[in-house]
Amino acid sequence: MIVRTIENIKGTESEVTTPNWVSRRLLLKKDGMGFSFHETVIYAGTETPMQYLNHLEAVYCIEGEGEVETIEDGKVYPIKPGTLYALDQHDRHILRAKTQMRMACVFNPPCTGREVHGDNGAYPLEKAYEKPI
Ligand code: 9YT
Repeated sequence: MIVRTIENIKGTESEVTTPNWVSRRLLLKKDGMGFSFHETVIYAGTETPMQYLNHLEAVYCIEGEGEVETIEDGKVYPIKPGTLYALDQHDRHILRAKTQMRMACVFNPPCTGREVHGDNGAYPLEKAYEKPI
């Protein structure tokens, strides 16, 4: 069994920081679960455009308030604790944090560790062609 805490992850290679968010990756590909599991803190007032071309992601809000917009149809969904969104269509989206938000995020296929968004808003696969948006 694997047991980890956020405190174990802070300050290690499994913590990835960007100007808009910090992601603490509690389970990664190397753990062999078939998915990765992250706790992501999104900073208040930020707006992050993303599209996971190579991954499916589910995001569950634990703390904070904001909204997610799907760019294709311009729909805006409010997010508060207890809300989940799943990017089942590799949806191009914008996440806006009104307050600081804490999210539990699951990725399939699993992230390997240090991923941040490329110019196309996606995380790369280990060995894969990635089409630009
Ligand atoms: C909610 C979201 O997608 N934020 C970007 C970071 C990502 N969740 C991650 O790598 O943990």
